[in-house]
Amino acid sequence: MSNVVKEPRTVVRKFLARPQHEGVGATVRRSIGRFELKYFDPFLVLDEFSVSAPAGFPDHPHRGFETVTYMLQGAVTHEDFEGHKGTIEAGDLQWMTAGRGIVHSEMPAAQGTQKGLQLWINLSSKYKMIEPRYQEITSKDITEAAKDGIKVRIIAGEALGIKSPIYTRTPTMYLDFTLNPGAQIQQPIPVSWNAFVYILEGEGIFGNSRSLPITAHNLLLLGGSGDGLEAWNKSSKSLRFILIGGEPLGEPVVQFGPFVMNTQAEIDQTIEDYENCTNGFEKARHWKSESTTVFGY
Ligand code: FJE
Ligand code: FE
Repeated sequence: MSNVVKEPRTVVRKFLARPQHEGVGATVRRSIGRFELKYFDPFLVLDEFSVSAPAGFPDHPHRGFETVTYMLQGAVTHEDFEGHKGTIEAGDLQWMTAGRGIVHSEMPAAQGTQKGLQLWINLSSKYKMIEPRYQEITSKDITEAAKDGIKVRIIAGEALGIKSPIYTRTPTMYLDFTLNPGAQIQQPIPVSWNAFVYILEGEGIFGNSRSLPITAHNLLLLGGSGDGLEAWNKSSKSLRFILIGGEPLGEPVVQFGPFVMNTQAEIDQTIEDYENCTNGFEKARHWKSESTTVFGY
């Protein structure tokens, strides 16, 4: 393969994401957003979630960032206070820019266990109060590229010369790689971006071909300043991992649960807005999701 990466990034830290409780009866493996890794600019949270009815994430608000939900198994129905509703099925993507405010529910839509990834991407101060927006792509419309034992689903950004149609308000790349046994990749990453790998299945070697293989549910922080990732599947099973990168905002972060602003005063204002149903939360006043009603919360 041609050398598209001149200075490969190395793995500087590794975090195993263990299951913890979230929402109502749901389980998440949280890597970014937990105590030891509170923020990896611009990323606030990465949850590998697992939820079976009647558990779920009933009515809750968001302000000041984006949530990106990528389903791996089963289906989740989301419903918001403006009447926007839909089901995200395996392989589908929902890129939600909460901006000034969304109140919604995210609940299982199928029997068995629903699994997926939810990433929270911070918004710059100038975009925190923008109108909410959704970008939704079903599995069949997610561009895939394949070459030399590599398959990549291009959620955001570009790989193997193919670009995703997703608009990233905070510049972000999000790639879902599957490597057959023996395959290797070189994937460019902008030099100034923060980037990490999250392993979903199998075992892979990252950054240095002589390093030890790393298995599922581990998050790897990639060192700064290199221009890409090199990874190898030297095992006999297929390897699946996510590569995510983003341009750091370099701004102060004040977080109160699902509200992420720049100052404590803005958080106080947000709590007031949510309680009074003002400044973007107007429609929360008389709204309750159908699923919340069905599940009886
Ligand atoms: C939550 C605020 C939240 N991880 N993974 C507070 F927004 C949430 C929440 C989620 C969530 C939803 C899905 Cl579908 C997947 C998630 C957090 O909705 F659980 C708390 N406690
Ligand atoms: Fe949510």
